[in-house]
Amino acid sequence: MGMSDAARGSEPVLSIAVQKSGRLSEKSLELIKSCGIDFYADSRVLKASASGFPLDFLFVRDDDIPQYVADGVADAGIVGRNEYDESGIELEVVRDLKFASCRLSIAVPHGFDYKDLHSLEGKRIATSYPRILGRILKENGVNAETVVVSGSVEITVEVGIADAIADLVSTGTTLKMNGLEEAECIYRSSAVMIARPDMKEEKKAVLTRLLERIDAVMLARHKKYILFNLPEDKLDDAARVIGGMKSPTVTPLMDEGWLSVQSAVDENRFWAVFEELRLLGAEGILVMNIEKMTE
Ligand code: PRT
Ligand code: ZN
Repeated sequence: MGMSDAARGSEPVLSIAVQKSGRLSEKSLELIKSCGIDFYADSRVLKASASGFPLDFLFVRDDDIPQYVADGVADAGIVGRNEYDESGIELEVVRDLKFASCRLSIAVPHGFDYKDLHSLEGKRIATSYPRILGRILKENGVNAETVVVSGSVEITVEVGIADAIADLVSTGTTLKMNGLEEAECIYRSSAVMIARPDMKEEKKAVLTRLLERIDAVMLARHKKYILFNLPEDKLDDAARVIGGMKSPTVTPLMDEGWLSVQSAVDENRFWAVFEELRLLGAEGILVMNIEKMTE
């Protein structure tokens, strides 16, 4: 195990900006908590400090996070990739955290004959993401007028200030409720960790420690740990079914001709693996959640 915290005495504190309240806040804090980092977060305060890990929190509006990181008010931040890209600020995206996934899509009213981006030629498109939209239109050689609104993008067609919109979509319910059809996804987003590229080495080391913990938590999230008894002669088949980078752990059982086998399995393949193992004669299958793991 590593040094005690006292031994790290000179370690600098990494400050991280997270959304104060909104779609990212809870999951951002949950992720850090699951890294074994304790803190007391009160949504009314601007700052908080972790215990047992050199980390400070800054609770702010998500739009402000890239700027705060760029200014050095915070060293790193958790923000939607869309907000980061839209800010036009150049920082380092150090991790895709894979939560709060959404897409930026073109949506049109019923009856709009949409084929591809060129269908938007000469049209007015309302969006809160003019920079991202502008880049995509330019890449595709489409000339359209961008109408910038900061909220309620979905009502702009109805009220007559736009012909189409480019807005974030997750379930698609908002579009439907406003009589719009999702025509094309032009950009994908999820929460990312951004950081200043010019951080001091000592601080970078703290960030690296945090990222290692985050990776371990994220990796474990999509895995199950499976343990079962198997007739000895089926071991090769079972190993093939389980797949993965590492061979399974095998322990002989007291019963002649039987083995106990254990391995991590990808969650999305879990039921297929389960059924094939049953067919091979596996018994006493035990499945567990994995809290943390490394490759
Ligand atoms: O107050 P603050 O400025 O901090 O928050 P905010 O209101 O600007 O942001 P918030 O909390 O709404 O979203 C933060 C981030 O969550 C966004 O920047 C995205 O990266 C991500 N995210 C994920 C989403 C959605 N999903 C999402 N569905 N952000 C917004 N939406 C909105 C969308 O704009 C539309 O109005 O939800 C509606 C569509 O949802 P569906 O499910 O009906 O399709
Ligand atoms: Zn915002």
